[in-house]
Amino acid sequence: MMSPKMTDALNQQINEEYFSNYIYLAMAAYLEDMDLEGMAHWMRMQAQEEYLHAMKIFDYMIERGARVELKPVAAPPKEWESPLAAFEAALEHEQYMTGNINTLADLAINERDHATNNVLQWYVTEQVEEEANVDSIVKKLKMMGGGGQGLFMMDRELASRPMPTIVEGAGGA
Ligand code: OFO
Repeated sequence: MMSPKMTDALNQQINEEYFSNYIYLAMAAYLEDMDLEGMAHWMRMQAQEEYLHAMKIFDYMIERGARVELKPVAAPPKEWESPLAAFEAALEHEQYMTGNINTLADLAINERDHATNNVLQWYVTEQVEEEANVDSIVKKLKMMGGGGQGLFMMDRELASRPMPTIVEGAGGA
């Protein structure tokens, strides 16, 4: 049986992943408003990925017989100073999420919950990729100087991000 502490912490993480979904949707809306449709597409795909992250924990908890409790999702910001600022905020957000996952893994170890720790290790690996993806976009945008031509090129590049698929591992999604 999953401990109450672990159950609460995973429920909180479902909420954090839904907030991630929300913040990337807000960034997509901001970029759509600037007619940067490729960047907005990238953010929509990221939002979809966050939904899958939430559902992987959701499904895992159900598999373990732990009670899922959905909490209110906070409102994300609406504006950023520039597209670069939005991607920088995305990177900062992913670093924050990595911290959450590491804290959860520490808790699973303390609770001697090896099954949950195993599922969380998938997220540990995933966060390396999450940070690297955004970091690379931020670096390219900075290199291009944030001007019109650079934005146009990045917009075209980010338009090709494929739809994220169901991730493998315990918990289904
Ligand atoms: Fe769920 O990884 Fe991003 O936030």
